[in-house]
Amino acid sequence: MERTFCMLKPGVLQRRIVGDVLTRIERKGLRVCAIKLMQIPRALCEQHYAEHEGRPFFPSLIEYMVSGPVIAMVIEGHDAISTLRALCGPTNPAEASPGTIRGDYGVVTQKNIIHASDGPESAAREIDLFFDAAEIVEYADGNQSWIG
Ligand code: FUP
Repeated sequence: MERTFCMLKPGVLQRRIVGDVLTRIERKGLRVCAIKLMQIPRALCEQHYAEHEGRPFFPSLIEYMVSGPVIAMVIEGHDAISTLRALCGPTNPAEASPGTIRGDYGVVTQKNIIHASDGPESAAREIDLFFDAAEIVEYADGNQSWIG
């Protein structure tokens, strides 16, 4: 079992496609073990995307990410990090195949609708940035033996 950090970006709430995106994550066999709707404070957003500070797109990325609420989640499952990245598809929606989340729901890189951690270190860092340990819920579900 592995955990990863996932965020549905502001456009997802504005377009009312939260349920569609969550369904794709759940039906793959991953599960939600922490979830919150939040307006990201600008400082937290800059910390989250710190690796991109100084890049030309950084200011507009931050503006977009704080332009409305997001849904932050911890997603758990077998190989959750790479599995969720594969579900999302590449960063540029134009390169994301139909059938992937980014491939099906967007056209603009900056508004690629979903964030998913790109490795174990960033997953741990990002989960820690957005959640207290007590907000992450451990529970058994009856599907486990069928999925992973
Ligand atoms: P990803 O890990 O797929 O989210 O991709 P990156 O960490 O490279 O990029 C993070 C976010 O920055 C993207 F989701 C969108 C934004 N971005 C741009 O707006 N322009 C770029 O050229 C690259 C990334």
